[in-house]
Order: sequence, then C-alpha cells, then structure tokens
Amino acid sequence: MRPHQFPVAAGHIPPGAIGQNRGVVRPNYAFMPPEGVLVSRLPQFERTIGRILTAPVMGARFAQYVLEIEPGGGTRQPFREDGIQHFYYVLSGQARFAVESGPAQALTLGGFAYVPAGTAFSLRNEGPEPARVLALRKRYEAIDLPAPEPIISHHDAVPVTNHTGLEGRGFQFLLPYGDMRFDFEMNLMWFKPGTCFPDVETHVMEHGLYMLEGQGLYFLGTEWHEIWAQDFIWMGGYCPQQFYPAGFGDACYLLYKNVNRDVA
Ligand code: UGY
Ligand code: MN
Repeated sequence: MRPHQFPVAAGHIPPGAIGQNRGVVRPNYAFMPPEGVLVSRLPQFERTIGRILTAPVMGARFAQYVLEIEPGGGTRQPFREDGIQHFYYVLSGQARFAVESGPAQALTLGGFAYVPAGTAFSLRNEGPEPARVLALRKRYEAIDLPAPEPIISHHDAVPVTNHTGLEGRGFQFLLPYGDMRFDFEMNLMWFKPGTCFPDVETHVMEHGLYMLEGQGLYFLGTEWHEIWAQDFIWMGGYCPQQFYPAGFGDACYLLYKNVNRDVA
C-alpha cells in the first residue's frame, strides 16, 4: 500500500477522510494526487491506460498524462499529429522509442524523448514488466525559425546546473536551454533538504509539475499543500507559487513551462 492511500476496510477510515482527498481544482491551478484520477483509454495506444492529469478542459493550454503500458503494449502503429509536439519521460519499467524511420532506442527510468509537431513516432513496452511513462502534448507555436529536431536521451546525459547562487538547488534542462525554436521547457528541479525558493513566484508562464522524489509543501494561490512523489500540479499563468522541501532526502520534480514566445 502506498503511504498516502488510506485503508478502506470498514472501520479503518480515518475521521474526515470520506468525501475528501488532497486534490483541489481551482480556476487557476489544480493539485492532483494520484488517488482518484480515473483511467482513460486512448485510441492511439493498445494495452495502455492513460491517467489524464491536466487538459484544456481544466484550463491548461497543454495536456499531460501518466501512461501505464502493459508488456506488449504501446502505440498501435507509428503515430503523428499535425501541429502537436510530444514529450515522454520514463517513470518506471522500460520502453522502446523510435522516431520516423530511425532505429528504436531503449529508454529506462529517466529516459526521455521530444517529438516535433507532425513527426511520426512509436512507443512500445517490449519488457517483461509494466512501464509507466509521463506524457505531454502541446500545440507548437511556430516562429520564423526551423522546427526543432527530435531528441531521444536520458537525464544522466544532461548536466546539473545552478544559476541561482543558492546552495542546494540543481537544474537539469532536458531540452536545449535558450534555443528559441522550442516553445517549452521540461526541467528537473532538485532541492536539498532545507533549501527553498527565495520568493513566491507569480509569472505569466504555465506549469505542469510531476513530483518524482521526496516531499514538501507547495504554495499555490493562497494555500499550502502537502506534496509527495506521484502528485501532479497544474499551475495557470500568474498562479502564485513556492516550494518548501520537507523531507530528509532530496526532492525533485519534473516541470513543464511554456517559454520563448510573446503574448497577445
Ligand atoms: O522556473 C520556474 O518557473 C520555477 N522556479 N517554478 C516552479 O518551480 N514552480
Ligand atoms: Mn514557476
């Protein structure tokens, strides 16, 4: 049993637990613990469950999912979408990823792939265990530069940097930082115990945040939320936000952020 799941046998439900979980959906943010996010089937995948964490119906201008892919499951056939970029990050198990007619590459925990708009790809689980893969889809905002190329890599290949001058912070920019062809970032944000944001941030960019490791308190709007691994947050533009790690070990989350484009 995961630590955040209440026992459900009769007589074991803690007071106040009925009719509540830690989830909150507000006009400008949503805090989504994994319990209560029901399963969806997606037409492009077989033997795969999608847990849709955020989508335009919530207010987000992108969509994010956890895919649970059975052995032998994945994309039915190479899949492409006009105008839509994809990003995948392996949370557990292994997946084979191929773009256009290129060779399939094995992705394990921390492996990731970026697929430009209109590009065919396949994602298959050919291992013996189920695979869990975080997925993101976003409409590409083209500018007067060529579109980016596909990327298949692993977070171990990405340097950990720290531009803040604050001890205990670490950043891994999984997509090329400052490359204006990209209209979003996917960043691993590392925090040592005792390190926190210097300020409450309030900015135009949106976020999709998936908690990978550790725990802490997340400030959203006007409230603090306890956050654990596997929790997800959607933050709309100008949602006040701050993180305060509260565990004994490092905390890390994977953060989507739309960048490099003007607003109108
Ligand atoms: O870069 C960011 O916007 C980041 N500091 N925000 C966040 O972690 N909520
Ligand atoms: Mn932010």
